[in-house]
Amino acid sequence: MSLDFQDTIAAIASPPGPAERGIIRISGVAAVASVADVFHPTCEGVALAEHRRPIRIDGCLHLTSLRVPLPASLMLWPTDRSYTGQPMAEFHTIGSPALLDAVLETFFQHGARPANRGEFTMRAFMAGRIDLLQAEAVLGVIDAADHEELQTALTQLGGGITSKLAGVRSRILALLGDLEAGLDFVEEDIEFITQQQICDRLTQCLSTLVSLASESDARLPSGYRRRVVLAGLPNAGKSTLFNRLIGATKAIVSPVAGTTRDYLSGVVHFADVEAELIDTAGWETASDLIMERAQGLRAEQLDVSDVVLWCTAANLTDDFAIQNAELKRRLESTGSDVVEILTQADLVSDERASEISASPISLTISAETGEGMAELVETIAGHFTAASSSRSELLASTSARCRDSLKKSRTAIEAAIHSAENRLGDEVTAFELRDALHEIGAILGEVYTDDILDHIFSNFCIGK
Ligand SMILES: Nc1nc2c(ncn2[C@@H]2O[C@H](COP(=O)(O)OP(=O)(O)OP(=O)(O)O)[C@@H](O)[C@H]2O)c(=O)[nH]1
Ligand SMILES: [Mg+2]
Repeated sequence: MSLDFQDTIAAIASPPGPAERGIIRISGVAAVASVADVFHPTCEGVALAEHRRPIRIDGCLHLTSLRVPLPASLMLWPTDRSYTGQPMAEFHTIGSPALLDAVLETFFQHGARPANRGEFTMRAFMAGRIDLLQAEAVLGVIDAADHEELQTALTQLGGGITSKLAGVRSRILALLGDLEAGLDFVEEDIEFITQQQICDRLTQCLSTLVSLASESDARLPSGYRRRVVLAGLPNAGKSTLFNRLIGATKAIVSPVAGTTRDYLSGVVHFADVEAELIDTAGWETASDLIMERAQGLRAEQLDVSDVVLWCTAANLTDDFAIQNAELKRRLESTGSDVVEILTQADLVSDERASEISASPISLTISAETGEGMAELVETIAGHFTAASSSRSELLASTSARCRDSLKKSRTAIEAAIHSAENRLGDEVTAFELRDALHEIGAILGEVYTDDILDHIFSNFCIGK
């Protein structure tokens, strides 16, 4: 991607295809001169080059390929007080693709060149008008697939994360200043700041970085399909429930324990969330090679689950109930999000049914009769909503880019606290703090490489 920001760029900024209005955007040091060559204001007055403030002017574009003038409104930002930090203009005119191409062609003949993908936003970033988090958010707003993503992108664009990180950075800078002042007077035995104060100030920074890092870890990639895994003892009714939820008979169902060996998957909508449902083999001790393989596949699927639907047969005998509870507890201890349901509700006696109604497991279903299915779908959808609302501050693209830097900055702060606690010396603490600052700078875009810029801005469309 070109990093020459002196030349003048032009592009169509409105969506492709015919529309009532079309927009042409121009930016660069010669933008005003190019505009003055092509655009004639309706009212004679101050020459375009004389304007110092943003202005809207009606007039006509005189295009090389068109004999009649084209009516257009010009929005002009004549100085560096614009989105791109340099003179910039926008023409709003009739949204005919052929006309917009003709306007663009005329500007190319008057010194502008075609803009690259995201080049307007990249210029805004290079001019310091926005940071890298906000540049990513511009793309997030354009590409938002739903209301939730749009909300996240707008929060990031508004500087939500930026201000948190900037707060951490300024606290580290202030602390570094104190430490370095102390180092200058090391001979005179003056303590500018106690080790306890250092720890206290850094603990605040650490908690912000820890919460951002865990948000970033939890952030799902855009378009990610959540994975709901059915698990439980053999014969719990997992495959029957799987078939019911996907609306097809895909899994073999039988009264023989250990029917399912390979795992199966299907797509299910839980309210408006599309998820992948996975049926696994019943959890048991393997006594042959095939069972061993089936148990291995079951464990792999549980490892990558977002929610586990733990199926317990409502009429389970006491012997199995102990084993069932132990396996479920083991699964929960791995950090899995487990939802327990009582299956085969239509098979239980009235006496057992009243015991169940007094038990803490609130979800009782029958995949055979359909009892409790609506509540089950609602519960899973609720889990997704709760999980995503706690994940919604960072855009997926930002999380992917910053995950490593967030972890490294957090590690550096932890090392600085360790250094202060163990009195390893202010030089060591200061070294760790500089490391943390470098990583925070990378997140905000103060430290970047051409590759990073290329990766971010090449995902934009032309004209943005
Ligand atoms: N009446 C009734 N029978 C059910 C229900 N769910 C499952 N069953 C029966 O219970 C038996 C076991 O069902 P599966 O769905 O194969 O159980 P599973 O958990 O997949 O079993 P494995 O694959 O062996 O782990 C079958 O005979 C099913 O017809 C239900 O809700 N009501
Ligand atoms: Mg099965």
